[in-house]
Amino acid sequence: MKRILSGIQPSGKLTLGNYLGALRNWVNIQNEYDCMFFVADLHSITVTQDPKTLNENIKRIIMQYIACGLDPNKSTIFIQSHVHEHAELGWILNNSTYMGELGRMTQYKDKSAKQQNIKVGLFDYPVLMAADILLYDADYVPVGEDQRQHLEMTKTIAKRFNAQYGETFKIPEPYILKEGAKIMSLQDPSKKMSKSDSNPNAYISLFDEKDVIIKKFRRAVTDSLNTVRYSDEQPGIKNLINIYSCITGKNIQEIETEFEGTGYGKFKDTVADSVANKILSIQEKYNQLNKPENENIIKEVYQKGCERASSIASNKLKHVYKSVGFVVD
Ligand code: AQP
Repeated sequence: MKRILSGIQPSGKLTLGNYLGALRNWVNIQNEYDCMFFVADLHSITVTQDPKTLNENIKRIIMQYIACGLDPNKSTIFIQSHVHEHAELGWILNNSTYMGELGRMTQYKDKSAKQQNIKVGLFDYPVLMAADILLYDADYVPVGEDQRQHLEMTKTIAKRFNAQYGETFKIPEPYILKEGAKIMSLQDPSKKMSKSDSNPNAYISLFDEKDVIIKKFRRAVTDSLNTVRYSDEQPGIKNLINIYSCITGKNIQEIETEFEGTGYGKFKDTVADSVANKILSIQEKYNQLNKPENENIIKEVYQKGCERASSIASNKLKHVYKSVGFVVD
């Protein structure tokens, strides 16, 4: 089986963007691939996190993975920091990466522009991501448009290392999702929906209650044309159509026809309703898991995941250390 690897940062509460852009698709691919899904806690501290909230978010995400349909018997689910080889390989790969390359990464430029004191970790983020992927000889990495540049960086680092030290890493390829969608902010449709957005009206959290979801969609920024049409001139409406299409499986034309002649109010409420139904069903499963008597079951999931991930990662790191010339035995 070909191997797929992906993760989500516990930098907040998962959003509809994380669900439609990542999780929903992971559920579909777990039958066809050897899937490894982790919680990217090491990555999340490249931006300041409150320790108590971070701790809660990590556990929440594990439960949300399962509530969204990931099956721990099919997929390897683990916490990144539990496999120390990620950080160790990251260090090695720092020495196959140039400062100039990292400085050109769009995510770094965007995130650092919002901060005064920029941390080395934020700059170095793509190298740790390369370590995450190369450690497991992943064949494919599901990446949204936003992460494509980082995956290219991973390939560059892997090829450079292989050229210097001999064939060590498999070169990963992007996995193009059949139902990929980039979900945009409800308040600024030119920006991606992000869990760390300072304006909670910009995103739908997988923990939002039905009335909150409806309010957020009603407040979604649209335009004054009042026609439900899929066009670049109407980015807010386009985003809502994408969301509705992802949730219901209806195609764009069907949706345009469904809402022909109706105003934005009815359209927004219908989209909100469909999203709320989906999110409430995830919350129901989450609430069943999130009980004190289930704590051990969840722990078992990530411990078992860590065991499998560690066994692959430790072999790979040993190989890398040997290639570099370190003494390994
Ligand atoms: N808006 C989105 N639309 C589609 N896919 C999305 N993803 C995130 N936002 C959207 C996908 O979710 C996966 C993991 O994301 P992440 O949390 O590790 O990092 P991120 O992409 O930076 O997500 P956020 O929510 O924007 O996090 P913060 O706010 O912390 O930076 C990826 O597969 C991503 O494509």
